[in-house]
Formats: sequence, C-alpha cells, structure tokens
Amino acid sequence: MGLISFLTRGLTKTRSNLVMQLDGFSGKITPDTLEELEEILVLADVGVATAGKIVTALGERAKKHKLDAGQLREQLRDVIVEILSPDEGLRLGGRPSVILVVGVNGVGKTTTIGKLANHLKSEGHKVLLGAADTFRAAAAEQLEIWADRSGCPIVRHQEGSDSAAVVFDSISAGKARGMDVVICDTAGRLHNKKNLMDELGKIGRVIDREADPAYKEVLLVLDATTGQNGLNQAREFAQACGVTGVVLTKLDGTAKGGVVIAIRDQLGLPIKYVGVGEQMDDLRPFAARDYATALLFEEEQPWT
Ligand SMILES: Nc1nc2c(ncn2[C@@H]2O[C@H](COP(=O)(O)OP(=O)(O)OP(=O)(O)O)[C@@H](O)[C@H]2O)c(=O)[nH]1
Ligand SMILES: [Mg+2]
Repeated sequence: MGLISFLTRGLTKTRSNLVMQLDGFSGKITPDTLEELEEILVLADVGVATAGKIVTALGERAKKHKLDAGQLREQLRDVIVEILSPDEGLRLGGRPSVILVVGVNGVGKTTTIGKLANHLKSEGHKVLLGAADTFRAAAAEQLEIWADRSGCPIVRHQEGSDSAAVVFDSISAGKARGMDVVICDTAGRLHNKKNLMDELGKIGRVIDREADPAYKEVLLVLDATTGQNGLNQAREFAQACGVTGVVLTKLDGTAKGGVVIAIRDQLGLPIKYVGVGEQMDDLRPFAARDYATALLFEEEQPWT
C-alpha cells in the first residue's frame, strides 16, 4: 500500500472532523472564516500557537491571491507542508547505528520497535534488538516475540538488571555480528520522575562511548491519542536524553492527528515515523506532503 492510502486510512477520524467543517465554508475568505478555521484546527489538536500561525499564513495568502473558500483546503495543505518540512529519515550508516526508543508507559515503544525492525530488515539492514526494559515483568518476552516475528536476533538480561549494561552488550553483540542497526527498548517512564530520566542520560552516554554518536538516534514515542499532553512529554524527554526524532503511534484511533504539526512547530523535532495500527506493517516513514494530503483529502489528488 502506498503511503498516502496508508495515511488516508489511518487518519480517517481526524480528517472526517476537519473536512466536514471545512466544507461548511463558502464565498470569500474573511477574518471570520479564519477565526473559525483557527478553532477547528485547535479541536484537531494542532495547538493554539500553531493554529494561530497557520491562519496568519493563510490570511496572507488569501489577501495576496484573492482566494475564496473553495481553495482553502489546498492552501491549508500547503501551509501545513511548509511547517512539517523537511522530511528527515533515520541516521543510518554507522557500524552499527544505534536507535534508543524512549517514552512514557504504554505509548507503543515495544510494538514500534517490532515494526521498525521489520521495516529496516525489509530494506536490507541487519538489525539486532536490545531488551533494555529490564523493569517491567515480561517486557523482554514481549520484545522477543517481535524479534521472532521480524527474524532479528535479540540481546536480553535478567529482569531487574542494569538497563545500561543491556545496551552496552547489545552494541558489542551488534559489532561482533556485523549488524547495521541496534534498536534498544527502554522501560516506560513518566517524564517527571527525575531518577528514571537520569537513567536515560546514562544509557545515552554508553551509546556515545560505544558507538558513533553521528549515527545515534533517540526516538521518542508519543501516543497521538494524548494530543497536546505529548508536547509536555516531548519537552522533558528532549532535555533528558537529546531526542532526535518522534514516532507518533495510535493515529488510527484518534481525531487528534493535528498534534503532529504542533510537535514539529513548537519543538522543532522531526517526526520520523507514524504508526496506524498494531500489526507489523502498520508503521511508515513520515512524509510531510503525504501526511498533510491525507489529513485533508479523501483520495489521492492529481497534484500530489
Ligand atoms: N491502535 C494502535 N495501537 C497501538 C499502536 N502502537 C502500539 N499499539 C498498542 O498499544 C499497546 C501498548 O504497546 P506497547 O508497545 O506495549 O507499549 P510500550 O510503550 O512498550 O509500553 P511499556 O513498555 O509498558 O511502557 C499495545 O496494545 C499495542 O498493540 C498503533 O499505532 N495503533
Ligand atoms: Mg514496552
């Protein structure tokens, strides 16, 4: 399935709300139109600041090009693409590249790792998984199931052992076995728990020491259904462990798909992948243009 169809399916809830309301506009684009649009965007979890920025940009375009409401969706899409661009992929190419996956409890970290391992493997990369969630009972077993499904080796220690030691061993095994990518799971943690956040800092330093920091990725997994709360989580994690990109999961179950735009705009963090389901192939690399199109249009447009 192409990315647009995939996103179109995943973003159904967000889009149907947005489109229904946008279709209500007609005639000239007036300050009232823009004000209403701002509210609609805020309801889609774009956030107040970013929604304001979007309608300001639209107002300028409307004035300059004498736009009417029929052109609103197309123009809105272009403004959103501008905010979400440029697309940034993973920094691969290290021997191995190391991806640390972090986030609060239950956002979809382990599932995302399974999907990502499968995706990278299908692109020809040799992937090893590190079970550095040593905290939650059965966390390593859960990752092992994904390792089996995606056909990737896994490094795991006993429950309760030091997570930084698992990361160390995973990188060593990755080097010894000629892996391209090592993806390490971590235990879910609340962003206000200082000692747990410090632990991520420690793991990050192990990666910097043992692997090439130029190819280190710290992916923050955010659950799209939490909407604007994700922004606060992102701020804290970014400070604690130098997040390099965001994976947004559970877009399939929410009308809050607009939060992607707020994350990029407010925090400057690139969205690297989006998850729209629980299955192995329900994860795709993020693409700004396709995302914005799927957010606003039911079908692929001739100009995409
Ligand atoms: N609908 C939907 N469900 C998802 C998605 N990603 C993950 N899930 C589900 O979310 C639940 C939690 O996923 P996990 O991968 O265990 O989350 P986690 O962040 O590793 O959880 P902890 O390790 O306990 O912090 C599971 O039931 C997953 O199937 C997604 O993109 N869409
Ligand atoms: Mg987990």
